[in-house]
Amino acid sequence: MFQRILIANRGEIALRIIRACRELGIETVAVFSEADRQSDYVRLANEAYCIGPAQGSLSYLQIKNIISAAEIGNVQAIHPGYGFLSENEHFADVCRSCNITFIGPSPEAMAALGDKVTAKEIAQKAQVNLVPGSDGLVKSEDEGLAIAQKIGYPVLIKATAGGGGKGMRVARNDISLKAGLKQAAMEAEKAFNNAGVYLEKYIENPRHVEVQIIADHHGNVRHLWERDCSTQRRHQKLIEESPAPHLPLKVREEICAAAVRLIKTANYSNAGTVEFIVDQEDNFYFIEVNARIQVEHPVTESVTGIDLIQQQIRVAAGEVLPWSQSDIDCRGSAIELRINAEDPDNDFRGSPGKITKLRLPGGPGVRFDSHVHEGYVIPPYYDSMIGKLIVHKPTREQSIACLRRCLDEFVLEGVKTTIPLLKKILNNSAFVEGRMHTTFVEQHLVSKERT
Ligand code: MV4
Repeated sequence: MFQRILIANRGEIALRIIRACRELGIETVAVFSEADRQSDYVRLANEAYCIGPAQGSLSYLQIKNIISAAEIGNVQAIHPGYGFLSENEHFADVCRSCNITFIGPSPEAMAALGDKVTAKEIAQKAQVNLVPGSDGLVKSEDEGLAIAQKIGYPVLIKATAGGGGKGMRVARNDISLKAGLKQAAMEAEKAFNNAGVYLEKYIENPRHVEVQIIADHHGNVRHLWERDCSTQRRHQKLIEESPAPHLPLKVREEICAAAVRLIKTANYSNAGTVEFIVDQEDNFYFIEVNARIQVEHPVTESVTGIDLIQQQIRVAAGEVLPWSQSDIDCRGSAIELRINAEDPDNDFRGSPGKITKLRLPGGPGVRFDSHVHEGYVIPPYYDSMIGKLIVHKPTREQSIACLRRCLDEFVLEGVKTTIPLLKKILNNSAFVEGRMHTTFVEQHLVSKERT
């Protein structure tokens, strides 16, 4: 096992990883920007190094600064958390050259899955269901028109280097497809330095269901069941839960088995998430793989009782996964709310500043993953997440009742937050009945100035 790990991240996930390490008897090295010097995670690590100015591009994204801290701190491994360098294959490759274990998949697996067209080829090889669409990249306007003719409108244009909804556009006829292909390729070239685009049949109002996977270095792959992440706004998830409501056990077993086949075929190790969209008839289609630990991992930890961060570290150190698939149960209902410092009256823009008053909810089955405290100043440079409120109860009904009670107890003053929106969603009939899809928040709960 490792003696010392560097955490190449900040905020709640840095704290989460430090806590996992301490319980495993592993020392930690933190890195921080000038804006995060006073953060709790810096104090709780065994050692900490400043890696640059506040902007992420000058600190948490600076590979050379992080590797320098890793060398000086004498660590054997780096945990990247989520965001920042977590899915950067070059960073994973540099770690390998420096003889530092990157706690995540290999650069090869990351590169293969990071390119969405290649990921779909792997899925096809693993006999995982794909949305009907182009066979690889669309090379010309005529080819695009012929594919749309075959699969029927509406179609969705996606960038092969995109993901998470970046660079997507819907086309509902030949004219908008021709214009869309040109614009999408131009935007993708600018944003990702890769103009490649592909086409898919556009599935209207799908659910977003993702499967948590963990794989060791000995060929063992296990799933930790699924999460429904349909409750989102502009590709920002608001609420995640497990199990996915109204998905029959047979379909859940099939989607999880499909994810395991894909991950085995990709030669993938460590934790990952296989993302699907699910239509009204419970047909599921592979979308992409997230090659990192995700923000919403605590939902899965709650229903399975497995500490995912500790397991990531164990498999990275070469340990064998300790369970067979039938050992991993999905027990009860877990739901996570993301509490962000955002102003709903100002187009959900970030609302940084000082938290002048903070009183946290508690009680049985309540978990709050956060790095903030009363007096904490939320810097304007990073994402706006304040924390994640996770509850675990025997039934979904009880989880929702508990979340409502927690939000009524929650006192947070000084910055605007998503708490009022979350309260509205918890009282929305589509959510309460578990009949959410990826557009219901935008359709029913917030005005939609932009698409
Ligand atoms: C889709 C889709 C409908 N049809 N693909 C958006 C994020 C990216 N990971 C995939 N996304 C979608 N792909 C087809 N063929 C609808 C979405 C989508 C979506 C997916 C998951 C979560 C939220 C979403 C919000 C809007 C659209």
